[in-house]
Amino acid sequence: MTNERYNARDAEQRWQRIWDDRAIFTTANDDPRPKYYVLEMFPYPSGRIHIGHVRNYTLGDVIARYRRAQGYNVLHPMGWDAFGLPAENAAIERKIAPKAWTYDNIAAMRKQLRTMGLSLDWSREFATCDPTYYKHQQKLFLDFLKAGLAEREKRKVNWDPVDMTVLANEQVIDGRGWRSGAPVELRELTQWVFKITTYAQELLDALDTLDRWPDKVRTMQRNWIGRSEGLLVRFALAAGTPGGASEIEVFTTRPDTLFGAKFVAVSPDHPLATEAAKSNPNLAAFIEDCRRIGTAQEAIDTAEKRGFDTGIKASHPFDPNWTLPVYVANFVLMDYGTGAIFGCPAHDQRDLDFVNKYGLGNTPVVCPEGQDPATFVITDTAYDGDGRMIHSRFLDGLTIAEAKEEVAKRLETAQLDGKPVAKRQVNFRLRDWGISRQRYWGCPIPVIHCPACDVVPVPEQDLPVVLPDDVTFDKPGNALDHHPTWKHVTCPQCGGKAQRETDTMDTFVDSSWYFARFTDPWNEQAPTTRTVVDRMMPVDQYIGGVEHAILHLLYARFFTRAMKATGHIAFDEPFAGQYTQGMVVHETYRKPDGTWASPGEIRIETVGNDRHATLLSTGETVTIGSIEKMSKSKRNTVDPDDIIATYGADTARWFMLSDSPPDRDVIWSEEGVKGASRFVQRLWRMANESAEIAKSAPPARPAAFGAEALALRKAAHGALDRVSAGIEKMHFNVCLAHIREFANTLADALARSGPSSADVTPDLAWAIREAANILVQLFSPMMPHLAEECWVALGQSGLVSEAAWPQIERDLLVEDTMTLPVQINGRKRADVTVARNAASGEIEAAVLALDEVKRALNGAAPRKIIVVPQRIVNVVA
Ligand code: ANZ
Ligand code: ZN
Repeated sequence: MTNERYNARDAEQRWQRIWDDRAIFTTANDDPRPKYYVLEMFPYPSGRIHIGHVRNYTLGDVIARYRRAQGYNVLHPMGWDAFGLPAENAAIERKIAPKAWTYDNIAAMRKQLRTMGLSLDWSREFATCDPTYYKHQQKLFLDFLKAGLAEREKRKVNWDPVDMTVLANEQVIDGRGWRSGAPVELRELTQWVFKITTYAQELLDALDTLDRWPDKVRTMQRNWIGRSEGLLVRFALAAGTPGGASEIEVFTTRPDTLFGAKFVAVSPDHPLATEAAKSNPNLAAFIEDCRRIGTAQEAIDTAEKRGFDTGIKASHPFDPNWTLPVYVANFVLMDYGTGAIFGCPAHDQRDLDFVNKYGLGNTPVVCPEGQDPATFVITDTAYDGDGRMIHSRFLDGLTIAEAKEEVAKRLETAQLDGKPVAKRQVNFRLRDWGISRQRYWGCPIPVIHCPACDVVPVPEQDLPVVLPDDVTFDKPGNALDHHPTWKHVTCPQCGGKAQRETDTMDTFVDSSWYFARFTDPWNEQAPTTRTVVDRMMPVDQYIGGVEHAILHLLYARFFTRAMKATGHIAFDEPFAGQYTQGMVVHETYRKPDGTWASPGEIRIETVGNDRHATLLSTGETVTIGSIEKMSKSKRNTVDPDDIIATYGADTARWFMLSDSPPDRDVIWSEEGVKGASRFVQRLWRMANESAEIAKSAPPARPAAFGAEALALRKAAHGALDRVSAGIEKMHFNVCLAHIREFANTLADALARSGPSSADVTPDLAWAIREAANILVQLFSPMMPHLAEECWVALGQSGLVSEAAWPQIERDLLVEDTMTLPVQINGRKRADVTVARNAASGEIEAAVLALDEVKRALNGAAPRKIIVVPQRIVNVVA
């Protein structure tokens, strides 16, 4: 028997090499077994893996290894989401070419990932910045263009006048560019968009079918798509309106509140605002001011509600003598509905804030159940709940739904200028997806602008349009645009002088179809191979951060539909199962001078219930602060490399899975990691002790088992059952608890049998060997290196990574006890739990011992006890 400690560093590298040499995680597309596709969101090659990656890939690896053991043809690939701004920033700050920086980072991170022992098929690896990948993305773009799913559109964008670039909404902070700090301008630019709105209804409806997605994520997607049913209502404008407009159309989802209207408001970009501003310099200045907020929804939502009274009057659709002032308001968006609204302050908070500021008053028109309409008033808080209509003429007394219908019906038939006043309309919040980025490090958009022929697609045989390597970043703006020769080409149609499109694609495009490419990354002719992609997709289990719950997943869902429409795949939904993992969080530590200390710089001592931290270097006391998301600024990060070097990958993986369900935050703690490390050693010792006893086990299964052997076998198969079910539900922390519990049971059996196999009966030796093998297989998805090592110690042949998942013997799961209801004089009063094979006399005795029964009998003997076997016990008092 070995007394040696398990040496993770040695064992992990050794097993990784063996797995590699035997290529056991390489997946064949023509494998006839049923497929199972596990995918973690691929990483951005920032240079180092962080602890969040460790969690993400561990979760996926457990599933991949489990499904492989179950006999599936598992596809578990890895690649790199490699385009994006940080590479350009590195080029600017450190004078490294984006390409070199990116591929260096990939090499470093690949090495780090390998130390985790992930069961990945590296033969399928690619980076989205490989021309062999983006060539096909350009082909998809051209196909989308042909199919009308890509087009050019004039769009308002955030323009940074110093960096000379368009900024994404997230890059505008308090109205200023995130890098330059310059006030952002709104500019109208022609941008490429993907027509995601074509599928708005479908993307919404199909959410109902995604029953292996978290409800939370589906709700977020629903809200983002934002379907609303409403009414387009035309209001007549008084004569003399600037520009001669005679009407204004608004979109409302609350036509029931029309009698509570106090004003009409238009977006600063509405044509009516533009016309009115021509003769009103103050209005022009106000509009200018509004533009500074940028296009970000959140900035608009949180900005103070402001308006400017244009002096224009609109008349109420139900009453020509009732006029409403028309404002230009900063909270009305031009690209939603019609860019114009009517405001009903009593029932909309924004409108209420607005009228309270401009003194326009409010009239409640919906009265909550149980309130007296005569006294119901609104002051600071709008009422948006249910109720009955009041102060609303012919609507009074109706419910909101009835009133909506009534207004729609009346206004649909009423006429203004020979046309119906209103029509019903379904609106979506979802906008088409603007993909143009004025960036070098992205996938070039494969079109050419010709003065004679306009937009000309790059001919397919000329793909890929490759990014030039020799770019400079000494000027602000798009390096691709500054390149002296790259953009100058001849027009493929007329042969005249023309220019390449210098915009590149949003990096979200790159990640919208990589999962499909993984199924056949070797195909040079086409983005996908139909026979393969239709078989290997959809991804059975996708795992990633909740930060991608909306855009990435929605774009991928759109792309899949667009690829189907253009003949590249045959299915609609890319991810059958989706899981969002929680974050890894850690305590924070503050030094006496107020700066942060990292976990490596301190020592923690536990005295009773108190934990006390000191600085290793000086012995000074350190304050233990709150638990927060790991961040460089708070220095509460741990480096996966250090953890793996100190404890080994298996310990890190085990700890990562142990404490919390995968969708919750997990608190990284040094104590916890040490605990996991001790458990690794304990399992190793147990495997060796079991091996010693297993030597005396008969090769064939004994015909009968004694009580001790049977109990151990029941524990083993019970654990097998519970862990299997737990893995399927991704309740990994629960699985780990079961494994620990089962390990304790085996440890007890080993302790009882003593160190020498001579004292153990053959049936028990056989049961111990079986239990040890099952234990190793149960933890092998989580701690694969240790499992291989134990597998060898137990004398098993082959790799545990390739072993079939053990068969559960169901008859060992049958409960030994049963619980029967107990009736006293015909009414159920209690339950009794007895051995399944208990005789009637034993059951009677157990029943008579029950408190409820004693109380009912009050010392007397029962007149009768009737035991209906396996069903019920009746006591007649
Ligand atoms: C009158 C009203 C009364 C409204 C009331 C709400 C409550 P959803 O559900 O998101 O579609 N709205 C319409 N177009 C707008 C725009 N371009 N910018 C800002 N707000 C706009 O929201 C529809 C509601 O948002 C519409 O219904 C409109 O205000 C406003 F008690 O009309 B409502
Ligand atoms: Zn031309």
